[in-house]
Amino acid sequence: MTAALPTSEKFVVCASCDAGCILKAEVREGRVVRIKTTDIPPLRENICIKGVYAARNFAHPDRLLYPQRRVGERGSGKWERVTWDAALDDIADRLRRVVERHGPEAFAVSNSPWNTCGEHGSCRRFMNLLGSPNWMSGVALCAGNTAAINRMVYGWFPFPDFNQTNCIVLFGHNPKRHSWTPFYNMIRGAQERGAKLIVLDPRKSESAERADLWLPLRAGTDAAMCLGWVNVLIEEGLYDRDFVAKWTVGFDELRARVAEYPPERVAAITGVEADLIRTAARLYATGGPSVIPWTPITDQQVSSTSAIRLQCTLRALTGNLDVPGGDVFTGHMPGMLSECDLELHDALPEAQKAKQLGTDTHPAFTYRGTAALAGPTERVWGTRYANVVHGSYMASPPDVFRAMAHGTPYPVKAFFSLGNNTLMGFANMRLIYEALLAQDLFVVHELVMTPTAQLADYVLPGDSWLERPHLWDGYGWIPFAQASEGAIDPPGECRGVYDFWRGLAVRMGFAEQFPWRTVEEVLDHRLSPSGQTFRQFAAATPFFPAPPAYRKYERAGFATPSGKVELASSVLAGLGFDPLPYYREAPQPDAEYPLLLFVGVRDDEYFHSGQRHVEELRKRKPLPMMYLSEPDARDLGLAAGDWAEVATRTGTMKAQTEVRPDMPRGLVRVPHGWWMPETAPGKEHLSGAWDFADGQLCGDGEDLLDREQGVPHLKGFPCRVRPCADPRPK
Ligand SMILES: Nc1nc2c(c(=O)[nH]1)N[C@H]1C(S)=C(S)[C@@H](COP(=O)(O)OP(=O)(O)OC[C@H]3O[C@@H](n4cnc5c(=O)[nH]c(N)nc54)[C@H](O)[C@@H]3O)O[C@H]1N2
Ligand SMILES: Nc1nc2c(c(=O)[nH]1)N[C@H]1C(S)=C(S)[C@@H](COP(=O)(O)OP(=O)(O)OC[C@H]3O[C@@H](n4cnc5c(=O)[nH]c(N)nc54)[C@H](O)[C@@H]3O)O[C@H]1N2
Ligand code: SF4
Ligand SMILES: [Mo]
Repeated sequence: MTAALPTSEKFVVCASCDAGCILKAEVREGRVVRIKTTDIPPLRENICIKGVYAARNFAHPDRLLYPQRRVGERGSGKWERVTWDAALDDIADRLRRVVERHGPEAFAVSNSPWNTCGEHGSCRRFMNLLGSPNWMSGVALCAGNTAAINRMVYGWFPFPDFNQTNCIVLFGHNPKRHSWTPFYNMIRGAQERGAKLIVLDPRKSESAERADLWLPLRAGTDAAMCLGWVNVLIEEGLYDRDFVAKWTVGFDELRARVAEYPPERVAAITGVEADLIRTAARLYATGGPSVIPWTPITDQQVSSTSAIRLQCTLRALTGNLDVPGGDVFTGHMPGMLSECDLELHDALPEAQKAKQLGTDTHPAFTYRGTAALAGPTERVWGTRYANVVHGSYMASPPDVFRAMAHGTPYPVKAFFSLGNNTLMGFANMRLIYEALLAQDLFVVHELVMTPTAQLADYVLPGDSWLERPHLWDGYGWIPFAQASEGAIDPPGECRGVYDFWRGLAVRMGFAEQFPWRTVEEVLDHRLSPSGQTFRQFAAATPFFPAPPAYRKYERAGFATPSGKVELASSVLAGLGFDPLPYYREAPQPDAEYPLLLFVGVRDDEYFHSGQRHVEELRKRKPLPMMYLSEPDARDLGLAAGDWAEVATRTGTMKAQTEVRPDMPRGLVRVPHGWWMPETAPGKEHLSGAWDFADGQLCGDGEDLLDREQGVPHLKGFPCRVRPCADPRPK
């Protein structure tokens, strides 16, 4: 018998979703054999199933292990193995040709900072040096955009002080044991201390089950609900008069606007009784300190900008801003350079910034949309370019896809997708497909051969979060930093995103601006203000909470043009929009499309379109499930387990029926991000993406886009459902 081999433990920061848990990896013989919890309070009890199975995910035979170049027609599934050097040489040559022919703005990138973490500003740095403003990301419709809109109201994006709050309001947001686990634990912890929970959700969600008040609003009407709450606060005098007088502008205009939304009118719009609306608004205002945690639900509605601003308004009116137990500004973590510090936005000429796609149509998070905040942000937070949650200085995705597919307003001909399943990760998948097919150069950096990767010219193998050193800094939002030394070496020829960008930068004449040869050298640079190397920092402080500080605005005001909380937004007025928040109704069901659809309720087992190849997880959730109420299922002739086709004016997808008591009549839920890696790749089938991907249902016409940001409405739009045959290949 051989003696048991020694096992070592390493701290790692999980990037299998955007919660960023710090975990411990047990390593034996160069393999991670177990992933477990740490002593950090919100993680002490449990971690989620995606974290538990992460090592299985990354060791799966489907993992991409070396660079591949397309040899057949695009999407034909024919590849040849190439070296990294050959791939980077050719990519640099072809990118140079696109730039020579069409200008640097013909180069666009989509990436998701949480998955590809390890980029440390290198992507924007490269693009800014090259001259392209056309970066976009999944954060355009999740948290990044909330951060950008929060900046317009009070200059930064606050994070809830769960430990000291007395009242939590969840607009749909429904963290669970296996979904945003640390936030679920923090909310539960607050409830155990006696904090009240108010949940607004058309469906009786898990959070609604535990709530003190549940407001079952009609999907898509959150902005109207918020207008009603603000109306109640003002009418009943439940706002902080001193704070409003000293620290806000636009109160009288706001008051006049919300006078149009008395609870009775809001009840008619949202379907929630007027008295319940009053009770909830009163509890939020008087049961504090209260928090309104960020929610993706209002990131994805036609009234998104208004709903987000109204949540900001509620925090400000009730004096719950930057106070203990309220919503608190973290700022960038002290002692380290933020990613924005490395992004070099100053290097991008104004003329190129002005070409950013979306600048004229949906400017809220573009360079133009954020320009008025540069001076105030420098005054208050010490930086002109505060890219909180990566959500500022972004191109508008629907505009980018149109430029890629149709060449309007100008052509985009080179597209890179890193850690983002672009084809399936936005609205109007058919257009995105055309956009990808029309590229002269399309490069994907991935872990597995996703439907997006199947259409690329180059598929490059990425490292995973178990295989790279990392510094996670809370995106300027979450109040702690964490370090991960990397548990094991990457397999095969897998390499990180930083290596990719540096390799390209060196080939394109930017070696001087990329002096750090490895990601660890970047990390040393990022930690230089602390006087420590990355290894010293990681050994001493794998978890580093931000020192608590409150009412910071008393020092230099808020980082807005007026220096105050802008209840009427000078920034939006300057962009030609309504300075006051409003409610806009999304398209509603009709005879042809009689039901209301939302995309959401995350599957416990998967992060968006990921992990479908992991057997242990697929066993738990083998198929995409559509939720229906019992009477709707009966009317449609559907029983549990029947296959159904869901159709909207934009497209169709298929899913199995799940009849659920938590669904109200008339409402349909479809899951996000479904494909089946075990089925045929290539453009005809795209491993099931043409059958199961929700992006086909989501429209990108102006009637379904938020005006200011251009984000698509995923929460409550018309659909029809009918039985169909099992679409899986026999
Ligand atoms: N149609 C539609 N679009 C949506 C949504 C929706 O519900 N419907 N939801 C939105 C929301 S809330 C969000 S947060 C975003 C999510 O957007 P993303 O976070 O981009 O998620 P995915 O699109 O699933 O793409 C992630 C990809 O990254 C790969 N990956 C994972 N880890 C690594 C890594 O370390 N390195 C590299 N190179 N790749 C890695 C995975 O294999 C996966 O293919 O999507 C948004 N888009
Ligand atoms: N396991 C797992 N966990 C995840 C993720 C994952 O992919 N898998 N993704 C992470 C990410 S990036 C995100 S953004 C979050 C998303 O997670 P959550 O913020 O919890 O959002 P969802 O699960 O999509 O939906 C939450 C609730 O919104 C309700 N809802 C639907 N339409 C509306 C509406 O119009 N208004 C209101 N008020 N409620 C509505 C739904 O009934 C549902 O109960 O989850 C994170 N956690
Ligand atoms: S919630 Fe799960 S997937 Fe997300 S970071 Fe934590 S362990 Fe990883
Ligand atoms: Mo998200």
